[in-house]
Amino acid sequence: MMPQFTDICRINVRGGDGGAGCMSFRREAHVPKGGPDGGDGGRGGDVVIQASARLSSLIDYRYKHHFHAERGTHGKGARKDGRDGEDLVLPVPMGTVVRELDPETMEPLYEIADLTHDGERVVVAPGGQGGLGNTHFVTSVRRAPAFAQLGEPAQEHWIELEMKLMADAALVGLPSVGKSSLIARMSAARPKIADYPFTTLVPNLGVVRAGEYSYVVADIPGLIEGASEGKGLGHEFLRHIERTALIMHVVDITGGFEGRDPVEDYRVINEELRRYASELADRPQIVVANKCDVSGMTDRVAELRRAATEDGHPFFAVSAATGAGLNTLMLACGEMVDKLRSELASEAAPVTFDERWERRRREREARFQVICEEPGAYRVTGTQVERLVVQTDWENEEAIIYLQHRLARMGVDAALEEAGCRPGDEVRIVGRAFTYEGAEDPDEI
Ligand SMILES: Nc1nc2c(ncn2[C@@H]2O[C@H](COP(=O)(O)OP(=O)(O)OP(=O)(O)O)[C@@H](O)[C@H]2O)c(=O)[nH]1
Ligand SMILES: [Mg+2]
Repeated sequence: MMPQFTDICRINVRGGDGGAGCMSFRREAHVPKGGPDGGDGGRGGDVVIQASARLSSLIDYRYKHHFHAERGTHGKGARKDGRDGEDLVLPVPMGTVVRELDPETMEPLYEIADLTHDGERVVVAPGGQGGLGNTHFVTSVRRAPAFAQLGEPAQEHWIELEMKLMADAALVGLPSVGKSSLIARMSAARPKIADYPFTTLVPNLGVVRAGEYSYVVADIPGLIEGASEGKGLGHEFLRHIERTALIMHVVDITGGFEGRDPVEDYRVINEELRRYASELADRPQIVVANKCDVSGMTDRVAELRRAATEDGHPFFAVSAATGAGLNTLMLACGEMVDKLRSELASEAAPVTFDERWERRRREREARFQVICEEPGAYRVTGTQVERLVVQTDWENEEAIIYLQHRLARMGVDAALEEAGCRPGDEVRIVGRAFTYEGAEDPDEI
């Protein structure tokens, strides 16, 4: 992407700590020791980043850099659970990319999310899990568990927010129809133009000024038949169109070297858009017949105009080469973009949780890694594994045995064996070290 119009800031986020689970036994008048009744600790609140159509910059994060969500409270006796901490929601403009940073180097590690829709949100710093109270650890052989889980301390993260300029309109069409030539004519953008397909490899953005209007147009790589299934370069870029309000569908009226039929080309692209996302087919679209400077095109222009009009799309015949028809096109686009923008702003924003970002986060958390740090000493790293360890009360033998069972069930023992760990070796997880006693049979736990 063109880093031309970006706004970047780095902030430190931390979820709320989880409350501790309670270890307690029921007290009744004539019963010496009742059953366990320790309540669970509350979950810490999450720090959430949420896209909002109301914001247009990241200025709010320029001066304040630290954001903490509320902690969960501790569980109590008589099965009283602690209260969950409130989430802290940080609004950002639509088109904000969120990245995890390496806390040492402050270099981006990976993309957490690309928030493109109003209301779309992602958790960037999950609150700590509340610890489970001792009622959870009752088994047939452990009637009176004398331990409870600690609350999980929340992790702090550095994240980067990058606001990408969102295009109002996207130039879409087969390769070589003249998309880049058009953006070069309409704006100050200077993309590469050439007579071979896939000249454009990354989207270019240009600011178009026409009359009282000013809007951003994206020139994306050419789409081909099958783009919706990943053919050509299209798929990646169809994602960019997802968030542009207006599609400028460019058709080469000459049919190019292969002598294609422009109406056929027009249908192919619309079919790809529909296949990629049915709502793209309903997106406002204008049809632009380009290369109308070439002689003998009158009939073809009329045919394409008819096809576009039947579909309810405004139609323009232009030439990027001579500039003919471009002023009319630019003004009409400006008017449409303006109208679409005010429609968008008046729509009530539903809060959506894009499952995709959540799923990605859970997958990242479940992963763990075993490395041999020195002969006979292995370190296990991974969010979930580390979480279990920090929630363990190391003063309590029973709690440690419980932890060992959980790790075995997660496959940590198997991974340790595979890495060469043998009974008697040291296993390190966060700040703790213990002796490996050999794999437990997960079926027996
Ligand atoms: N005659 C004529 N040729 C044009 C016109 N517009 C573009 N061309 C030519 O068409 C070819 C392709 O132009 P590009 O602007 O690179 O096409 P594109 O759609 O961006 O192509 P990709 O980036 O490969 O998808 C170039 O040789 C241009 O000079 C036009 O209005 N008239
Ligand atoms: Mg191009």
